[in-house]
Amino acid sequence: MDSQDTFAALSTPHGESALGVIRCSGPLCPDLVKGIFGRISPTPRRTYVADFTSKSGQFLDNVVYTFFEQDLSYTGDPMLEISCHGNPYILQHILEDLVTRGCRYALPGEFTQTAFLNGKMDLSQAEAVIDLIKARTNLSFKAASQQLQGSLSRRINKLVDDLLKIVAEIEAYIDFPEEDLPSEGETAPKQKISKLINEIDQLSETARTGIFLREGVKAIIIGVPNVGKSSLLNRLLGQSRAIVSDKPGTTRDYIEAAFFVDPYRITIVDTAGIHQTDDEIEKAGIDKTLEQIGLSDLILLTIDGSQSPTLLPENVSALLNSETTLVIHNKSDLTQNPELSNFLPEFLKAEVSALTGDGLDFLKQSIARLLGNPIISDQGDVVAVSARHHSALQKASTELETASQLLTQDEPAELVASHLRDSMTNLESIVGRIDNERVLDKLFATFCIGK
Ligand SMILES: Nc1nc2c(ncn2[C@@H]2O[C@H](COP(=O)(O)OP(=O)(O)OP(=O)(O)O)[C@@H](O)[C@H]2O)c(=O)[nH]1
Ligand SMILES: [Mg+2]
Repeated sequence: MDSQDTFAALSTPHGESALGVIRCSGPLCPDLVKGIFGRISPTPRRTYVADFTSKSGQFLDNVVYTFFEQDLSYTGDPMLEISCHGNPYILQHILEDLVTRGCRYALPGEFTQTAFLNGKMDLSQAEAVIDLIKARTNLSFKAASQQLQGSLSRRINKLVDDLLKIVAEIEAYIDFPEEDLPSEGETAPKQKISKLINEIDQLSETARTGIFLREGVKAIIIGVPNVGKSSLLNRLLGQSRAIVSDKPGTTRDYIEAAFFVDPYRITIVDTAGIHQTDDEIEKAGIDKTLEQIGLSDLILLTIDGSQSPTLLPENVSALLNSETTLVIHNKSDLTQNPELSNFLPEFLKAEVSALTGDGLDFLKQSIARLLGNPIISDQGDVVAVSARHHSALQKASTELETASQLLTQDEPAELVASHLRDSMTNLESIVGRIDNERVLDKLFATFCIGK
C-alpha cells in the first residue's frame, strides 16, 4: 500500500440495482474531475450531474459526482465519489476507465485503513465501521455506532492516562535509587494498580458477548429421537423448515437456519436424534452431531417432558457444560413426568411446547440469559469488546499483576515501571498505536472491498 497511489472500488454490492457508487481516493482525484468532467476546481462536497465519457471517447453513463478535498474526506486524502446507474456493465467499464487514467483497484478495507493512517479515526473506531455494516440487531448496531463515535477509545484512553500517572509516580523513585519506595508510597500505587486491574478485567469479560454480537451465535439442538427437536426448530424460526413426524429417526442430515433473540443473531442446527444404532446412515448423522456440538456456542438439549429421561451416551454428555447448555423440556402440553424435576440439576432449564408455542418467550429469555449481556455504562454506552481487544486487555492485566507483585517484593522501581509500560503498550494497541504494519494489513483485510 502506497499513500501516493489513487485507488478505486465499487462501494455498493455487485449486481443489478438502481444505483451503484464508485469511490476513488488519492492525489489523482482533482485530475480525474478535470480529465473526465472538464471541471478544474469543483466546489468540494457539492454534487454535479455530468456525462462520464471514457478516455477512448465512449459515452458510459450520465452520473452524479462529488469531490471531497483532502482532510475533509472519509479517508483524509482527496476523494471522488461517482453515483452511476447500477448496471454491472457500466460500473465495470467506469472502473476500468479509472484504471486507464492512473488509478488502481482498492484492497479490502483500504478506504478505512487510509482513514486510520491519516488520523481520521483510531483503530477501535475503524473496527467499528465493519461492525456497523454487519450489525443486524438493535444492540449490536448500538454497540458498533457508539464504538465508532469513540466510546471504547474514551474508556481505553482514560485507563492509559491513569496508568501514566502511576508510572510517573514510580519513575520518580528511579532518579533516587538510594531511597526505597516509602511505605505509604508503596500502598498507594498498589491500590491504584488493583483498581485498574479491576476495570480492565470488567471490560475484558464483555468479550464473550462482544464476539456473539459481532459474529453471531452458533447453536445446536440435540437430543434422543422423537423428542421434538425439528418441531422446536420450526417454532423458533416461525416457519416449517424441517420435516416433523412421529417416526423416530426423521432427521438424518443436519439442517441450518437463522433467527434472532435480541440482541443476538443465532444460526441454529437441527440434528439427527442421538441413540445406539446399527444403521450406517443414522450413525453418520450422529457423528456429524458430535462434530457440530464442538463448534457450537449454545447447545439446546431437548427432552420429551412427558417421558422418562433417557441418558445421553458418555461421549455426548462429556461435551456439555452449564455455561453453554440449556435443557429444554418439550411437550409441556402433555402430562409431565415427575422424575424430570431432578434431571440434570446443574443446567438452566426451560419448559416449552413446540406444538402450541407455549413457553416460547421464556425459552428465548433463557437463551439470552445464557449468552450474557454487554455492559451498559452510566452514560448509556454499550460496551462489548472484540477478540482482539480481549487479548490485549488480558495482557495488560497480567503485566499489572506482575508490577503489583514486584512492588510487594520491594523490587527496584525500574522493573516495576517497565511492566507498567508494557501494560500501557497493550492498552494502546486497542486504539491503534500499533507499529506493526503486517498486523494492520491483516486486520483491514477482513473488510470488504470499497469500504
Ligand atoms: N404433544 C406434543 N407433541 C410434539 C411436540 N413437539 C413435537 N411433537 C411431536 O413429536 C413427534 C416428533 O417430532 P419431531 O419434531 O419430528 O421430533 P425430532 O426430535 O426432530 O425427531 P427425530 O428427527 O426423529 O429425532 C411428532 O409427532 C411431533 O408432532 C409438543 O410440544 N407436544
Ligand atoms: Mg427431527
